[in-house]
Amino acid sequence: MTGDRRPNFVFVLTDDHAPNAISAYGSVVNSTPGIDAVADAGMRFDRALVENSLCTPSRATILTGTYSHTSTVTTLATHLTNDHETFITALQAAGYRTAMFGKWHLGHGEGYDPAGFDHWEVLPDQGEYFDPELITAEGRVRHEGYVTDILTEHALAWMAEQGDEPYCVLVWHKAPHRSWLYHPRHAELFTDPIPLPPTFDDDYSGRGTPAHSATMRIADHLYDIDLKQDPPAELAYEERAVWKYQRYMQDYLRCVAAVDESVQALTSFVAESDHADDTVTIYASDQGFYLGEHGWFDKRFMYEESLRMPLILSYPARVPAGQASENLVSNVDIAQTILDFAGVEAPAGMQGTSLAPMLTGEDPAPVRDAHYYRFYEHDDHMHHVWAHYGIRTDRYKLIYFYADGMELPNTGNLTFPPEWELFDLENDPHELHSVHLDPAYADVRRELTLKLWDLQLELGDTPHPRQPAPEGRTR
Ligand SMILES: [Ca+2]
Repeated sequence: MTGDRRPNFVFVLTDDHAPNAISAYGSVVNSTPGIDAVADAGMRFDRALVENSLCTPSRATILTGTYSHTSTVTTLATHLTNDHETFITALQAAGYRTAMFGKWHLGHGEGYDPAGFDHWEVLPDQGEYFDPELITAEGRVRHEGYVTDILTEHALAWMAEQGDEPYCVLVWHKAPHRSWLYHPRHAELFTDPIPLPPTFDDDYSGRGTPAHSATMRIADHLYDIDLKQDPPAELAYEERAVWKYQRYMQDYLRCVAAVDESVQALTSFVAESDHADDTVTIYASDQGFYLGEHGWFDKRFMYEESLRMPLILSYPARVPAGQASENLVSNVDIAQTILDFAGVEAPAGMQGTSLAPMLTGEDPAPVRDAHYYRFYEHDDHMHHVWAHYGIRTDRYKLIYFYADGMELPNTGNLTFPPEWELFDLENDPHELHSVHLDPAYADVRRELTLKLWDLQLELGDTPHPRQPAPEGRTR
């Protein structure tokens, strides 16, 4: 059934799923046929970027279509009050049936419970992999089984109950978030050695203090709870690092295997329904993740592996199959894209741009020439990533790091002077050599500093007080 019917939306969001662990994105470590099939049927965005690489802020941005400084959800500790307009509240007001299953991580209780949903079942905070408790409007219920399977089953049951009215269902998985507990049916996968990324031994020369001082290195900062086994005693440091990488990746990729099965189950249901052609299926993650690149796990940095999110969308009635795009798009754009396809006007405060014209081919032009990023949570006492903001263009990336009052391990509570980094992604795709002080890049640096300043103000954010106004601008 196609034509004028408003589409259904099936939106699968995972937690910390890097594009490098999706075969549609060229993964060399695993295969994801379920996710790949969505890409084959629609469009894969190769430069989908988050505006804040952290679970809670990214979820708030996806729902509200606003940057973190606007949603005010900037860190893990800031939650989304339910008086915010989201694409869900807008869809519900326009007559859509709406449901949410999975990781919310935006606060619970009065004033914070999910708003705009006819039905919701969410994990408390991070939730549990096995026998998880789910919070509903009626209270908490514990369910036996594996979280990825349970969320899929509950979503499918709700979808099967819907009549011909359009619906939007969010299946927002906990997986593959740390500490990567997989289902026993996947225990035999990934027992062969997993290839190391080329930057696994990165020593961070060529970059400033923040890359050196972050505590998210596989060799040093994965703990017993992550590894679940003791490393063999006889291993030297470098060998132990590789052993830890193998352990980490085995568990991570086994969690992804269950996610891919979930996507296959959901897309099979849609394919066999009356609305196969007028269903928008979205696969995305709340941000990217380091799978050993630069020696790291985790996210947070504006470097490519955590800045990029997977974003794949199919809609057979309107979006041609088999497309890939290198245009700069953002998690800020998702809300307005959904509302545009639903024919629902976006709330005035949303700050993204609908990608629908790009997806349908009506207007394939890029929606922006620079992407704005800001990470706030530099006082987490866990990974010690400096706060920073910056812009990424097609070719370059400019980052301003600051760490006021940040306590770094073994140094005490210190205030560091801010630092800049500039990368030429064409000549240095792995971001190993900042060229911020390279005289050959003086013009590029000047132009990007202005562009960052102007874009930041245009979006309603404010520069760090210690950043001097660039030449030709005043505070
Ligand atoms: Ca996440």
